[in-house]
Amino acid sequence: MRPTPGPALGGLSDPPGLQPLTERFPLPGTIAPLFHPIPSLAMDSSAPVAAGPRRLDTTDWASLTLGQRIRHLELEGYVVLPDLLSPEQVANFKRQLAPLETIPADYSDKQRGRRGIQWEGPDFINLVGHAPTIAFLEALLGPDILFLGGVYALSLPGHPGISLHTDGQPYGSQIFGWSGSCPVQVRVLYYLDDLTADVSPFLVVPRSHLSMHADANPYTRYTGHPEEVAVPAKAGSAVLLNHKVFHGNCPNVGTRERGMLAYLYRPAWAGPAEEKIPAWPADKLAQVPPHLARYFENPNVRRGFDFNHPNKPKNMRGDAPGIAPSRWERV
Ligand SMILES: O=C(O)CCC(=O)C(=O)O
Ligand SMILES: [Fe+2]
Repeated sequence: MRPTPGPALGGLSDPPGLQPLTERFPLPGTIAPLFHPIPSLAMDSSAPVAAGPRRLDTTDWASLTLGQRIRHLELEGYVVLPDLLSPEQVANFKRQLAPLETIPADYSDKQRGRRGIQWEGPDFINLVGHAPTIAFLEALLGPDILFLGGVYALSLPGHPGISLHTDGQPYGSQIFGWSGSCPVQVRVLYYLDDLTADVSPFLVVPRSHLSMHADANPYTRYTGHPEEVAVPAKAGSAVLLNHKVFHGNCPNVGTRERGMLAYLYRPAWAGPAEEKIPAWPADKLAQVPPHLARYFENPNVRRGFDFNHPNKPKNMRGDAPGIAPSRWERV
């Protein structure tokens, strides 16, 4: 039986929810109920519990309004934008990526990556300014947006899964560098293959980015979480995530590879804790088409930052749609 979703916020009905993953996820399991259902996500509370995620997100992403998408990303920590890339674009990217060398992760040679993927030719650099993605990012973050880098990730059959982590830390870290200290970041994960339950669906602990508890210390990683959710997606769709949400991906226990292009953005005000993000190499910057130059500004810029700003600065505004509760009602 599906529990009734909790009260809607902001006059919006709750997005459709989650179903048991285990019958599709080929891991042995036992039968147990979920004890702490998340009220606004509909789900099957009689789901059998396996070694993998207990719940599969079956939200009908195409049905969400702009406001509901913003809400899902802000409140749950992630959202899927379906069909951002056409099948032709996906095939084109896969064809160009196939001959490129990738480097294995430090924990498995089945998880491989290549940094600076935006420099691999016109299609990769143009993806930085991909119109439907930018339209959503501008609605979410405002118009002044910087690009922080692109990565290609390849999860081969046998990939053990990415442990639950956040995509940054407020004082920087070796893994994410100083760009990880930018206080607002959105990573756009374009999937080039279908993410099914057996082929490394995205994994997330919804709302973990909102926690003030020490368990949300972003210098912590987790093997898993009882309330983690697996998010399948079609090739050509993208997961957008708040960098503070705990997330990862599931093992690839299928027979197909799973390719992904991850492009990272931030609003121009939200610069790093220390101005130590390496500058874009001059020879690479010279390749950036003029209409994309604004995304490649100095990655350390903190537009609007003034340590000494007074209590009543000049030119204060009396309205700001970006912080209005009604932003979740946008259509
Ligand atoms: O592969 C995924 O779906 C998640 C990857 C991830 O954690 C990241 O790119 O930061
Ligand atoms: Fe991540």
